[in-house]
This record gives sequence, structure tokens and C-alpha cells, in this order.
Amino acid sequence: MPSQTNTDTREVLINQFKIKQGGVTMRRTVLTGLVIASLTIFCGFSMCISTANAALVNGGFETGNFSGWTVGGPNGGSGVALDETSIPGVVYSGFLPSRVNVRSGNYAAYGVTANTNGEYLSLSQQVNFLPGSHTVGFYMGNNQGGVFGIDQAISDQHLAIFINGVYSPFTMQYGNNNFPAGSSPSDMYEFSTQFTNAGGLALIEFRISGSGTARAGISVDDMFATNTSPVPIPGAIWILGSGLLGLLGVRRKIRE
Ligand SMILES: [Ca+2]
Repeated sequence: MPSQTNTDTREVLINQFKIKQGGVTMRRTVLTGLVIASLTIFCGFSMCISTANAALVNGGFETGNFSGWTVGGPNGGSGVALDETSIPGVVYSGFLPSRVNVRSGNYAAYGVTANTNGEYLSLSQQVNFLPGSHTVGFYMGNNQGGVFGIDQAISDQHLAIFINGVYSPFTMQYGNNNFPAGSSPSDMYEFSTQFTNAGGLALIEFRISGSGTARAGISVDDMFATNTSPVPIPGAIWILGSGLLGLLGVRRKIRE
């Protein structure tokens, strides 16, 4: 049977060991926290850069106007309006009633155009792109009494996308000449193109029109510009990443 003194000494040693263990655990907790915090900043910062640089201003027209856009093109009128608003300037009985279709939010833009008259609505703005591949496009709707054609408008480049003034053919579009009529968000179809560049500012121009001699009221919403490929990580992020690796190294040493 151990003496009282031996028992006391053993308890002191056990308690010292526990305190030491506790200290290591605490340091590990702090380091783990730092690593997680660094990872959060690292990921957050990276995502922030990749989305912010490619964002269109007022792509969904939720300001209720054309704020951020340069509006042009020969046409019979244009505007930004709430869902189901009657589009002024459409007179052809086959298209009536002609109303705005909204894909998301409260507002969409519309243009009143007849391709045969050389008409289209032009919406353009400068976008700051990261180097790499990009997709830019829009959603188009026809909330009217009848269909309109799109093939002639596309071949005349009046239903089109231009990057820095250069025509960039659609890589995605509605696959039939007769663009269907409908009033729901799912009746808005994507028209988009892909391109690559070295990064920096690019002028994106969307042209909206329908084939034919009669003016149609065409809705557009959710214009977008996105990076579709991994983007190079800027210097500042590399420095942050190196710090993170350093922290992991310290953590391993403590384990050893
Ligand atoms: Ca909208």
C-alpha cells in the first residue's frame, strides 16, 4: 500500500501533466481557430474578386429604370416596367395584347422593334472582366398575342451580342425560328455567348429584336456576365495562402 506522501506526489504529477496537456490543447484550439479564420478570409476574398469584377450593374432592372445602361438603337420605343404592363407602340393586331414579362424581381425592360425596318433595342455597358472565359447573355420573353420570328433578326445581327464592337454569335439560344408567346418566368429564354479575354474592361452590347415587318413588344430581364473558368489568384491572395501554410506547419510541429 503506497504511503500518503507518495500518493500526494503522484497526484501533483498527474495534475501538472493535465495542466500541460490543457495548455497544448488550448494552443491547438487557438491555432485551429486561426486556420479556420484564414481559410474563411481566403475563400471569401477569392469569391468576392471573381464575382464582383464580372458583375453587370442593374442586370435585372430592379431600379425601375435603365440606370447603369446606355440605351440606343433605332426602335419604336423602350422602357422598364412592372410585370404585365401594357407595352405602348405595338399596333399589329396579331401581337395584341402586348405586355411586359418579368423573369425575376419586379421589373423587366422592353423594346418595341421590327427587324425589317432595321430596328433593334441596344443595351450596353462596360464590364470589368478577369482574365479567362466568360459567358454573357440575357433572357428574352414574348408576352403577346402571337409568336414572332427570330432567325432573320439573328442573321441581321439585330438580335445579337457584341463584345467591344465585335459580333459574338450565340452559343445558347431558343432553337426554333418561331419564338413562343407566354406570360410566366419560364417563358423567358436564355440567349448567350462565350468569349475569352486577357481581362480588364470590355463593352458588352445586347441587341434585342424580332424578325418581321410589324413592331413587336419584346421583354428582356436578368442580363448577366460571368466568369466560367478558374481565374488566376492575385498576389495578395498568394501571400495570405502562404501565411496559412505557415500556420499549418506550426501546428504540425506542436503535434510532434
Ligand atoms: Ca427583373
